Amino acid sequence: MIIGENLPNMPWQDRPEGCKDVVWRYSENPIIDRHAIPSANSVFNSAVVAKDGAYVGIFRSDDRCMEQHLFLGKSNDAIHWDIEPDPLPLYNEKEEQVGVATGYDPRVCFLEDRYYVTWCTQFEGYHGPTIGVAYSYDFKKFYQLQSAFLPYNRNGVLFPKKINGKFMMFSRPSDNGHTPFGDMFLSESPDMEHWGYHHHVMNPTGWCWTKVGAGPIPIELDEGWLLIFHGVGTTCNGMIYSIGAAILDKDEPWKVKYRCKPYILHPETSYECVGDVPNVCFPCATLTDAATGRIAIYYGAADTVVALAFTQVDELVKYIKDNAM
Ligand code: BMA
Repeated sequence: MIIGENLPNMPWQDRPEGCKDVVWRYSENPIIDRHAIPSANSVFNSAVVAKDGAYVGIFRSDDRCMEQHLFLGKSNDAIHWDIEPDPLPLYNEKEEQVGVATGYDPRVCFLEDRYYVTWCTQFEGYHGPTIGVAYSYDFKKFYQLQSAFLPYNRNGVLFPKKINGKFMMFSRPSDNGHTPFGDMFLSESPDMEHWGYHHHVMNPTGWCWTKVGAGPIPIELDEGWLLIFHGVGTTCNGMIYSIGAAILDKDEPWKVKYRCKPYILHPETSYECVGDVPNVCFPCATLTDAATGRIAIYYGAADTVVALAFTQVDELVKYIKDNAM
C-alpha cells in the first residue's frame, strides 16, 4: 500500500491487452518533444510533482550550444506542459540572484514545508559534477543552498520525509566523465547542509553491472520504501541505461530488503533506442495515487525526449519479491 496523497487526475492508462510486463508505456509517448523549448536541442531526464490540483516540473534541456540548464514547467494534466523559455533563476537567502540553474538530471521532492530540487551541478562552476540543492515554497522563487557533496558525484535523490530525525539523500559517486563504475550510497544530514553518516546501499551487478544510481524520490509503502532506480550495463556498442526496482527497509533505508533481479523497463522503442544517446531510459520522477496504487514513471529517453510509463504498486511489489536476487 502506498502511503501518500491521492491524485485521481494523474496520468493513467490500463495495461494494454496482451501485455504481460510489470511496467507498460504510455501509448502517446514521448510526451515532451526535443524542441519543447525554443532554444532546445533536447528535453529529457526531468522531474514533476503535484501541486494544488495541478502539476509543476523541472525540466532538463540541453540547448543548441549543448549547454545544460533547468527550466520550470506547468501542466494541468501532467502530460501537456508549458515550459518557460528561459532557465530557472536561482537566488541566495539574501534575495540576490546567484545565477541560473546549470546542470542536469533534476529531482523534485516535497519535504515538510517546501519543495527541494536536487540536480547535478558543477562544484563552484568548474571543479566537476556534484549535487546542487535549492528549495522553493511556491515554484516562483528558488533559493540555492550549498552543494551537498564533494565532486565527483551525481544522482542526488532525497527521501520525502526525515528518517530518525535526519534528512536522507542518495548519491552515486562518479568521475568527471561518462563514469564506467558506480555504487549507490545514502547520506544523512541534520540540516540539509552538512552531510555525513554515509551508507552503502547497492552495488552494480546483474543487468546493471557497470553502475547503479537512484531514480525518482522513493515511494513510501507500509512495508518499506519502493525505490525505482537506473542501472547501466556496458556492451561492445556502449552503455545501456535501464530501470530497476527494489524495496528498502523503512527505518534503515540503506538496507535492501528485496532487489529485483530483472530490469523493469529497458530501451526497446524507437524513441528510447534512437536519439542523442541511444539506448537510455533514465527515470527522474513518479506520480502516485494512494487510493488506487497507480504509479506513473517519468523518464528521459535516449537523452532526447521525455516519456511516461505506468505500473501498479501491488503488482510491482509482487514482481520485485517474486524475482528478488
Ligand atoms: C549519465 C547522465 C545522464 C544521461 C546518461 C546517458 O551520465 O549524463 O544525464 O542520461 O549519462 O547519457
